[in-house]
Amino acid sequence: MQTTAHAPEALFPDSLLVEVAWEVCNQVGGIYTVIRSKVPATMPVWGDRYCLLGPYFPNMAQGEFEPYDDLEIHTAADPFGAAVRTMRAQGYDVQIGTWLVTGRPRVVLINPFQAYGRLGQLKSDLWARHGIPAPDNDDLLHQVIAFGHLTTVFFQHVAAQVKPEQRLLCHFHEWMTGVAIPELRRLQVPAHFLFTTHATLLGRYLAMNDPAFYDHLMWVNWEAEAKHFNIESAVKMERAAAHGSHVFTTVSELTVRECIYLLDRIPDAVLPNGLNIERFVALHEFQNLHQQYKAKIHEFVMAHFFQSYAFDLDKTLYFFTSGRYEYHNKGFDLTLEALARLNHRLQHSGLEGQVVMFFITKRPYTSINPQVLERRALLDEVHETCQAIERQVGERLFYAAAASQDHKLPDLSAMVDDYWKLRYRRTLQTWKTNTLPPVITHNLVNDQDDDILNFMRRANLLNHKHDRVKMVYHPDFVSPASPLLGMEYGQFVRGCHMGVFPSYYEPWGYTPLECVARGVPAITSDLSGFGDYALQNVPDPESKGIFVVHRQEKSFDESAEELCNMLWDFVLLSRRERIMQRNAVESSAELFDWKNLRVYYDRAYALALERR
Ligand code: GDU
Repeated sequence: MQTTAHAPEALFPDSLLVEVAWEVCNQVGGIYTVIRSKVPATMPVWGDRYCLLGPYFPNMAQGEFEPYDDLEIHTAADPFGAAVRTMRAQGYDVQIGTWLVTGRPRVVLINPFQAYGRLGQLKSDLWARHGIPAPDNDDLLHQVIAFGHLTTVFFQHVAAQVKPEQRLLCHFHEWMTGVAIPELRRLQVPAHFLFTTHATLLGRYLAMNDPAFYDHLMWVNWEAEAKHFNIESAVKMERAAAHGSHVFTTVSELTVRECIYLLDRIPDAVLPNGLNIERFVALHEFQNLHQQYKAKIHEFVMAHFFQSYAFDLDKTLYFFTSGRYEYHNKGFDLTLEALARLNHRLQHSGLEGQVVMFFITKRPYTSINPQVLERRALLDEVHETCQAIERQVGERLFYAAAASQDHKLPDLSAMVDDYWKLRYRRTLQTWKTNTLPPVITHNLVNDQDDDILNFMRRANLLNHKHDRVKMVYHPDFVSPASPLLGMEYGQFVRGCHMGVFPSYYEPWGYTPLECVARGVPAITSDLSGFGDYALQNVPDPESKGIFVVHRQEKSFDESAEELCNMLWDFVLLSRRERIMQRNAVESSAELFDWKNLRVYYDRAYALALERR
């Protein structure tokens, strides 16, 4: 694997780099993770010569953006600060400050709404100069167009400040910021432009709607399809950015194919996504964290299931999948099919133990299911009663032991007051129920049309006592504020045994990588950028806990069987083997550290600096 990092200070000492992304200080989806996690590897190389640029949305930026004070703005000697000063003098609303994330980079944020008064003119220029139409009723497009214009103004000012011996690199992520590229080229702003698309817009729509997307990719009429899905403007912006940039890149070999057929430009480079991997000094540390967070998941599982029936938590494995609700693209359909088969196999195997499978995604819901909340509250009451009895017995036993003449253990039951005995009985009476544990934790807005629920109903995977694969569909992201799984997502991942992400369409796919970074084995697919990268760059990925389901040129049934076999093999592992596997996973995480993967960006920057 060719990932040798350069000596930081040797890189492009005469250049300035601005990365532009819609998700700078504005978390919407996956790009936020890319940009934010890369900062600690970028800052040592670029330092003061680096700046991030994004749209200013005060509610989103609040809490992660610290503006410079007037003196700092006034005295900033770099071209970015100078450009901000000039724009402010011209009456623009432009913020400059620090992004409060690891690495603390400089950021410039521009409020797109200030250009709304000129939208009509901007849209007509976009059409006349670059052939990009813009409808009247799309607010995101309006924000994008306004921000694109303001970005152009900003770069004109930065370029004017750049010293003759300096070079300016402008790196745009996604079509939402890339829309500025054609105009910057038209104006011949002296800079080197890179554009990275993290997926193609049309590709995502087509994959969601065409089960044979990869077979049909070569024959797609992009313009007709863009009109069909009503995304013509955005697709044209994406194409204009791809064609207008000096260097065009994407995130995986899989998206390269999309770029060729849907954007008509072969990418100059592939920039795989990494993470900022923080490793513990002591190896056992992350294993301890697994225990700690697994205990929290145990609490949820006891509350959720034990009211109906109990099982041995020591013989229970926690699997999960997570991500945006794209039933087919994220491979939820394949996962469910494989789980149904696993359930059947386990039931006929004579093996002990069970699997609890979590689906963590986002769906519109009205409330948490009151039944699920009640189960949690009742278990808390059982817990409190047990603790009260424990305290009472503890104190009385201590007294009895100190006063003991015969050294025999006294009758502990006699040490409990009748009040607590009765309360214990009553609590347990209300605790037990004959209803099945719900498969979903929330009340969905449209319960009847939900694909996950409909599969569970059809396959009778409804948490019967005899089911060996139990289901918990949690249609909201995990959060410490939640009364159900009150923890960070990262903690939840650590507490689980395995992540399952056999995507059909996945430009990169952070979720399995996030598992690996936390020492949790993960299943991915050869149709995900990460899985494809692992197959090509990681020697013997399975030994490192990265399992790749083959979906290219395979039927749904074949892939489901392969996935079921992977889950089955995992279930057969002993605890000791799982611990050893987690160690291997954790030690391979470094392969995906930005410190190693940044080299792909460095090469793209070198190429862009060669092109004018
Ligand atoms: N997540 C949470 N909380 C949860 C569950 C998930 O924060 O409870 C986060 C995960 O940490 C993860 C993200 O949600 O970072 C989902 O990641 P995906 O890669 O599945 O996200 P998207 O589909 O939104 O991402 C898109 C592409 C990916 C990848 C990514 C970054 O679909 O393939 O390229 O952009 O470029």
